[in-house]
Amino acid sequence: MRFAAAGVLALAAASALVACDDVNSVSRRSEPVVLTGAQVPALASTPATEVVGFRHNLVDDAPVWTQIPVQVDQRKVVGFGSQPANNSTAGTTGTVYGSGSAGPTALQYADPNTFVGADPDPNVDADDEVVFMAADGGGKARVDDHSSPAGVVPGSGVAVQFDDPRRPDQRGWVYLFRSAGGLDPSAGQDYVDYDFTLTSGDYKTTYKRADGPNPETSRVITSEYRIDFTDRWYETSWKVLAPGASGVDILDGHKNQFALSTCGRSNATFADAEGAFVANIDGPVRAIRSYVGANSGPRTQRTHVMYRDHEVTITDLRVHAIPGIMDYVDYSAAATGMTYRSSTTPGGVTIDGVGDTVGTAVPTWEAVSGAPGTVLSHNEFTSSASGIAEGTVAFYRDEVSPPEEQCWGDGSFYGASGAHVQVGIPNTDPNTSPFATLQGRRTTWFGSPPADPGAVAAVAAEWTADLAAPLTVSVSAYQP
Ligand SMILES: [Ca+2]
Ligand SMILES: [Ca+2]
Ligand SMILES: [Ca+2]
Ligand SMILES: [Ca+2]
Repeated sequence: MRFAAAGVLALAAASALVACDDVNSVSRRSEPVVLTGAQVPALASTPATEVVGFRHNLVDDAPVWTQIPVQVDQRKVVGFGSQPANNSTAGTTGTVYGSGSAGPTALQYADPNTFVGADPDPNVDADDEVVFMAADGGGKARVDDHSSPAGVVPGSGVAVQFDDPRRPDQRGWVYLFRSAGGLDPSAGQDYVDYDFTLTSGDYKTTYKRADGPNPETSRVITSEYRIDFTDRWYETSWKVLAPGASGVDILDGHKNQFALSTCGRSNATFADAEGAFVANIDGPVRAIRSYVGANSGPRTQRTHVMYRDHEVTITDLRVHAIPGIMDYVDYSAAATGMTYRSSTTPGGVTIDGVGDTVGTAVPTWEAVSGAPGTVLSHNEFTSSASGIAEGTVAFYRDEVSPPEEQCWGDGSFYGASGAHVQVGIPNTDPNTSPFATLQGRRTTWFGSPPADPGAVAAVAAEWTADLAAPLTVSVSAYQP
């Protein structure tokens, strides 16, 4: 409720003071600002645990500094290593798997509780990330403003200006400082609560890296949604918790397989074979859940980045040539009665286990809404290989008793929707040259049931346009 009220206030202020730099006029409520350490070199000598953020506003022409949550996620380049010979092999820190020769490397989130380990540089070095929510920003300190917040190191300030490229009169500021020692970077807030819970116990000593499964009861809870995970590659429950939503679990699963009726490889076989976690991070602004291991693609990786009202699921394919891949959301029977819309089917069809006619082109957005809440989806593939986009088609099925084998989950397709790369994908495993890259990026937003269902298509189109044009950032020293 605090978030909703703050949003209303910020919008009211923005409309009253159009183009005034004293306030944050950015209307995007959902968007984080993610900076790399390289963008804020002034923090290079600051421990990651001592970066604090503030917004600046004027009250009766006097500066007021309010601390906001800021999160630093440390990253490091490590080798993937390889799965051990058996599940009882102890791991050593320094590769993703904790076993084998390092092999190909990648930039990964650091985690002292996995074999990736902590970042050797505890400061904000160039490859780390600093993140806060644009909605938490304020206005710009005027040139004659020589104030600083209490509790920060004098002269350590960095002004971060963010601009909306789609709405040129909208901009805001956040000021980053080094804490003098007494400030908590969370500012007492916690937008995302992620629990990584293995049924087996401690990750480093009990995880079956050679051969799964590794059951979990992990979940992330925010004010807007709850997601449950039951193993690597198993995202099995979505409950919208935003105001007015019924809170029922509308998800059967986020599913991947080579093709319909092809269950030789799917999330089920990925989880059942080798794998390892890269990182589990639960911060005040976002949570990160990242892991590798998909059968003959042991370096294939999925990273879930979860913010207050949305999840970004990034999949880096690293495997020998494969015949194609499907990436779709299969809803549960509890989604019956919700409306599926997309950029190619804006009028919508009803999810009810009875077939529908929808557009065949890959949609730029998809929306599922009704009493359980609203889910907006955007899914894209980026590849160095040619022909991937041309070879990708939309997938949609709504059928209680489909003839095709269901690789896992329930026996039905309910509003199952996503994309199918139907052309062969060349080698993407960096362990073998040459290799192409292919990354899937699925963004899922959760919110209240629509007050005006007729507006869902327009809202989803705007949301997708914003995703394609993120806030731009400029950084300067703040030295009052
Ligand atoms: Ca680093
Ligand atoms: Ca660091
Ligand atoms: Ca239907
Ligand atoms: Ca199903």
